[in-house]
Amino acid sequence: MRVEAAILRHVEMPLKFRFRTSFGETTTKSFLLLELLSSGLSGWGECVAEEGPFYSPETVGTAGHLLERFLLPLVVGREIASPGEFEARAARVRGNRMAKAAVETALRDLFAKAAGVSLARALGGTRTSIEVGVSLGISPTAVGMVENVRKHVSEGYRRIKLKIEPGTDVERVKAVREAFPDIALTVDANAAYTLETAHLLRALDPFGLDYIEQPLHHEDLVAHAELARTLRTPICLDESIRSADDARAAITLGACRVINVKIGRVGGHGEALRIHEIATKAGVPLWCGGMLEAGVGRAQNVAVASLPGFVKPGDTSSSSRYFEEDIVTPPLEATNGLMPVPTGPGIGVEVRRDVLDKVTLSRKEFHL
Ligand code: SMG
Ligand code: MG
Repeated sequence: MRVEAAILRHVEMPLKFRFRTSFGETTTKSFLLLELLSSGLSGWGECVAEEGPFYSPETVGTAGHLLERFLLPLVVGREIASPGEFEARAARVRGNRMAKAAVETALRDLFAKAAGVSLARALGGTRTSIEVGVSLGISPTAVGMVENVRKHVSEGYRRIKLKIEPGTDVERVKAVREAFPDIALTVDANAAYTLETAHLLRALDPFGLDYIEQPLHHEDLVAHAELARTLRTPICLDESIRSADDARAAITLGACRVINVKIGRVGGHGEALRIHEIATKAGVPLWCGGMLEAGVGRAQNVAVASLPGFVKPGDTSSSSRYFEEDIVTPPLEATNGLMPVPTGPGIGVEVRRDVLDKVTLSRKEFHL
């Protein structure tokens, strides 16, 4: 197919809640949205890079630069036979995976639409609905945390993940576990601990957590392997897994027993599929992470989470939790912790251009 043009938008949508993690606080969802046009079809990709380089080194600004200068020229005005061909052309660009994933996922949507199949099926997904949980930010008090958990448990979410940081961790987890002895519960440290503060993590062992997500520095697999030997609770890696090679290394070293897959963090669906293969062979369970995505990114996540190796509830909760009005229809909503996998062509949801125009801060078109 020939990609005739690309439209890159900078979009800003207010979030319905403050999301506090160990690295900062988010109140607004600011992101790049890419549309690729071919023969009357639009393929959509949402770039998950955030405003600041705190979760990952990439930002809205760096991704915009990479897309404009290095990545969009690899597809706009050119014949392309598959999304894999884009990956091959882009292989010489190091890192910048979130920027690459915006193009790769838009191509996946476009190719699936051209073939008249859902993206989920095009990727090899087998589920008709996926189990979802929620990720809850750090609240100022343990009581507030427990109330937030109560609300989401009553909405039927299949797993509750608490963001943690050193100092309030044990108190919060203890309060939540005492109030809800039976729920599937996890924590996410976003790399806020070191081997020196790891006793705080060992203190979480009695609370029956399903896993502790990304406790240590994102570049230190060896330290995670060392920590794993002193913890009963499994470690799940997020930030540390940027590629299939990282996944293989982490599994081989014993640095994790669970992997959080984020399409953006690993550079697209192609790399997510390769991680899926490695993890499935090794018996390592996967789940799909979240980056507070709007409708396009959420639909891209739901598609990958329909693969058989995604066996744990992910962070892809209902769109209405985040936004008053989403940019896609129908909005992606979970009922009793189950999110239906769209069956229409491509991502299976339509972009609402009227809503999108209202939240678009700027827009650039690229033609040959
Ligand atoms: O999409 O509900 C969501 C957020 C899920 O916790 C979440 N994401 O480390 O897993 C993670 C964080 C990264 C994003 S923080 C803005
Ligand atoms: Mg995480």
